[in-house]
Amino acid sequence: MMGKYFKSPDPDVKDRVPPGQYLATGFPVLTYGETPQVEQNAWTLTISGLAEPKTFTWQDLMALPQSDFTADFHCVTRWSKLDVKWTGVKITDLMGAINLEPKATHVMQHCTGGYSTNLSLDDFVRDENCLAHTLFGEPLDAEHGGPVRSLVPHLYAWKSAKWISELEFMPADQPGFWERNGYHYRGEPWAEERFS
Ligand SMILES: Nc1nc2c(c(=O)[nH]1)N[C@H]1C(S)=C(S)[C@@H](COP(=O)(O)O)O[C@H]1N2
Ligand SMILES: [Mo]
Repeated sequence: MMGKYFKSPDPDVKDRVPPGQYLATGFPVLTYGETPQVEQNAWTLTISGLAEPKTFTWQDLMALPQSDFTADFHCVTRWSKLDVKWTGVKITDLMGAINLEPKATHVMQHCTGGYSTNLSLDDFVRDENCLAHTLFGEPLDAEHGGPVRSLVPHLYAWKSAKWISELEFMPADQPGFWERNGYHYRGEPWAEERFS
């Protein structure tokens, strides 16, 4: 893992790097399959399942409060990147515009291209989570999930859904793409919840 692209953390940041992780020098791209090209004006987010059906457009997203985030990013393939800077809409602000049914306990994030990943609402509805459209001050590029991806920094990065297109609220936990293929249902990096 060492060499040009990865390094062991310096002592001053060591306590921010979860067990078994190395620091990436750049920002690697991790995508299963093709990178979909979604135009800003064609992007929509559909709300389905145990919530009042609704579709957010790019304009709807822009009309919600915009926030800045600085977060560490941990991929289960053992690279981490510290202090990534994003701009987007807090999930707590988004949820204020969604009418959830009380029976909802989990959410499946669906993406253009077929990827999906599940979260409990406790893990989804947090102050540090967002729908991000800007990375280090630039529009989020397609490789990193642009125009819009989710960001769930307290869990492994496979939970941060690129090209997010639908939130399906559910009455129980269900596995998404990687979770069906052996990854942990939750994926907490400090507990090394890599596989189930
Ligand atoms: N739609 C979609 N979202 C995805 C993935 C993917 O393949 N498709 N890969 C996940 C994984 S495993 C990681 S580590 C992060 C990587 O994000 P990055 O490519 O911006 O570094 O995106 C996650 N979200
Ligand atoms: Mo990953």
